[in-house]
Amino acid sequence: SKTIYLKDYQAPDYLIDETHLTFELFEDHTLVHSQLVMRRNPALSAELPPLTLDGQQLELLELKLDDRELSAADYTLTDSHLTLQPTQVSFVIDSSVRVHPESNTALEGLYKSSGMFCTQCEAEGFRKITYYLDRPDVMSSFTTTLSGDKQKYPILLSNGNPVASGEEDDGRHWATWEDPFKKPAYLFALVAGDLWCVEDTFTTMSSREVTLRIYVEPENIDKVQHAMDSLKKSMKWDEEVYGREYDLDIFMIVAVNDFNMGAMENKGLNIFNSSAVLARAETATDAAHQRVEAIVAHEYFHNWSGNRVTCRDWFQLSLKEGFTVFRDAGFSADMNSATVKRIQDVAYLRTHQFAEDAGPMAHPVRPDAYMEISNFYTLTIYEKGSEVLRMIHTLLGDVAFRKGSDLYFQRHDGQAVTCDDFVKAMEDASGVDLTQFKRWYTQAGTPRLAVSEHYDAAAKTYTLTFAQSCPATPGQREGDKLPFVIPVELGLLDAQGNDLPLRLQGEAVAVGSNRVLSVTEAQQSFTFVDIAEKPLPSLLRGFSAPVKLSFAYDRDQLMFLMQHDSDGFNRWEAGQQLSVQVLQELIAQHQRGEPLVLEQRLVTALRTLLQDASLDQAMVAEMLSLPGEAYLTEISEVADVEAIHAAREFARQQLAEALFEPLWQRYQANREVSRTTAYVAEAEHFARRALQNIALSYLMLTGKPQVLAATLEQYEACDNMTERLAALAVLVNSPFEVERAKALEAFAEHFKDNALVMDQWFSVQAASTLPGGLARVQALMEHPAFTLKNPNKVRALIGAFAGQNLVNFHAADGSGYRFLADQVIVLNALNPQIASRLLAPLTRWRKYGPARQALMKAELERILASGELSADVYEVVSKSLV
Ligand code: HT7
Ligand code: ZN
Repeated sequence: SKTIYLKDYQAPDYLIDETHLTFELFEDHTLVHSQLVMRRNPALSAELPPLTLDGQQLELLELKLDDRELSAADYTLTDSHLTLQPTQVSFVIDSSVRVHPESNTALEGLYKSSGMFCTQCEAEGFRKITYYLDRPDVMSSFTTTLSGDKQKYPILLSNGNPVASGEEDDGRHWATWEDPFKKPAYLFALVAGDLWCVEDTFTTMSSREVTLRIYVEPENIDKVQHAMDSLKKSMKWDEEVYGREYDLDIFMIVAVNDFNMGAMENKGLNIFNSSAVLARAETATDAAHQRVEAIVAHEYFHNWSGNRVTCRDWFQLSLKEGFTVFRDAGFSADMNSATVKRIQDVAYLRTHQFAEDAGPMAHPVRPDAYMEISNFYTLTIYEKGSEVLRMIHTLLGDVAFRKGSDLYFQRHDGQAVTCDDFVKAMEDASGVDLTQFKRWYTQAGTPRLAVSEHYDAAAKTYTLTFAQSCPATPGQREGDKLPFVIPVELGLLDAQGNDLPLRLQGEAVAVGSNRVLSVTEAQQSFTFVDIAEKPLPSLLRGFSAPVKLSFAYDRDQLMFLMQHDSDGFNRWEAGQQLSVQVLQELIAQHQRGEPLVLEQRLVTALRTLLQDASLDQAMVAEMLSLPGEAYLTEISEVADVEAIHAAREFARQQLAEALFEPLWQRYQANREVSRTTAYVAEAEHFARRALQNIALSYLMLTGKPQVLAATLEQYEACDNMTERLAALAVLVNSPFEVERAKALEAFAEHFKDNALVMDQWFSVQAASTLPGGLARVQALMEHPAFTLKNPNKVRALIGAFAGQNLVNFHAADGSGYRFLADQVIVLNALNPQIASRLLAPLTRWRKYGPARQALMKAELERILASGELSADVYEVVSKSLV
């Protein structure tokens, strides 16, 4: 496989002004005719270099240049390119190719899912549809005609507006769509199938009426309303918060069952994984409802951040993805609890993105090189990219940030641009120099920020000293990395827990009691004056920068912050840090073979929370959740799988015993409300159920009969999947074998026809940390509802096992690793993108002791030697063995 470098970027030799496509869809093949109206790129010299079009897995049937039929002597054809020599500045290329969507299991290009035709072109799937300049800086207008059997495919869709349709004599029909907005090929889409839709309208800020349609398989038509509501909220929010109006007369979403990611923002025709559209109380959890809302918003927001203004090349991927994640996070924060959204995002980032940043695939937010771009749809591009924008927002403030985004959209509308162009717009609009800040785009790795304090009682000054560094990452030595700009939002608490007024040395007056310091040097001190007593600092409020901050808090200080910090995020953070300290102590006890003893201050802190009825229940639920095993692994020098599991389970057990009364009380009170209230997908109800369910999961650890009875009551009598699945998970992880088996069987029987619900049934079992996990997963692979061809199934069973069931996956005999490698080898041939994502846990071998390292590396070597590897799998395996 070849490496592509950012430094080699060159503007396209030729442009495509118009793209006219015709698809003839049949059961055993599809014919694609394309007419490309092209010209030499006027920005380049007048000479005419050879034209090289991308094309893969295409059977070329016919090729014309300006109506002249070309013979094999007129062009060169390889398995990835078609090269010919234009003779004029402007010309037209006609081609006809045959493709095979019916046997496309990679789900890239044109493929079939549950009997319908659909496409996935990002990043480089369009080249599997026709010969083209498949790169995001070639933007063209598209006209698309598709024809197919009318009975099998009554619905024929593509981007833009429908302009014509008709019937043929042989039972076939056709439709033509025109997209007035120029777009790169990765935003192309078509759909043909037997679909029903829910239709609604949205009136935009300039009073245009837009038709909204969500297409699904007929049996799912009752699960679409939540996505439609989310879409309308998103459209309104983007107008209000970013001034962005929708631009076509129609916006469509189509749900498909087989999809490699969550969804795709094709212009005017978003294609979604059905798991990211379908949601109703009986079949989707609260988390699934929130995920649907967030993904609908994310794809809709791409219409501006991605489609109207797109990426020049794939190194700029975070330009659209980081920005759009930042935008969808703002939306979700406004729709639900902002603090809870931030807590969840940070927990996810610190567990998974930090691990990526510390692993063999670590790369900057704007990478310099890749082999297979599909491997770069990463947590770094998306989540860290969003954090980078969040820091720009923090540094500029709301008003200047909005000015910058307005300028960016206005300046670059219709263009394919770079991350530099984005930052320039932010600088021009705000007057803030972001030169040094841009290191966040080019330097990989998670910066460490060590903070120390000095209080001078006589001078009444308090000094905080920050020392930043960033570990080495592939291709970047630690010593070569330059200091980042790290915005540190902070406050100083007095002995009563109040925020002190903050006046830095040299300032005439205090500037508020919560402020942002810009740490820009490797070592830097800030001195606050008029500080009458030694304060307690609340640092990095809201997690104002994606760094690993360390400050030597003792446990009493953390308990104090948990109760008094004016920043909700940092109240949670203090609880997490306290839990981490306590769990690390238990891990050490386990390693020394000592009896485990739980720090009673953690019990006290959580009791206080449980007894405070005035607190947001969602916050209480978050604060009751101990740091996960994956996070404890991430922060370990060498992860001790068994000790981490034993320590965390011991802590949960002890907390459950010690806090039985308040947990039982909160559980019963909340279950009573749930029992007597119809399901509502709104924040207050999410919060109640979250606390109810986490309480239940603790309570069951006591094994008390009244808890089993309550679990069974909830499982059987509830009206929604949130309560049902939580009760099922509790049973699955309990010692009550008979009840567990009965519930699992009843669940599968009741939901056997609902693929998305069965995914949850697989996941709950795959994640169960009871002994024998691998055997259970292997047995489930034989279940009739399981198939390796469906990415949701693979993620639900194999992904959940390797990602969430750490004790079983990391079994000391290496059986979990062998199993995963076996699946990766099979999937490599079926679906390379899924294979390469699935193998991520194996690449983290450096985190473990020598025995596990050897076993993991042996499996990576075995994959490498297994035969013809896709570029996707080859890149990840080879880089992780370096
Ligand atoms: N922009 C979309 C990316 C995407 C994708 C990438 C690679 C392979 C399959 C894919 N499906 C969708 C998703 C998004 O960020 O909105
Ligand atoms: Zn996106």
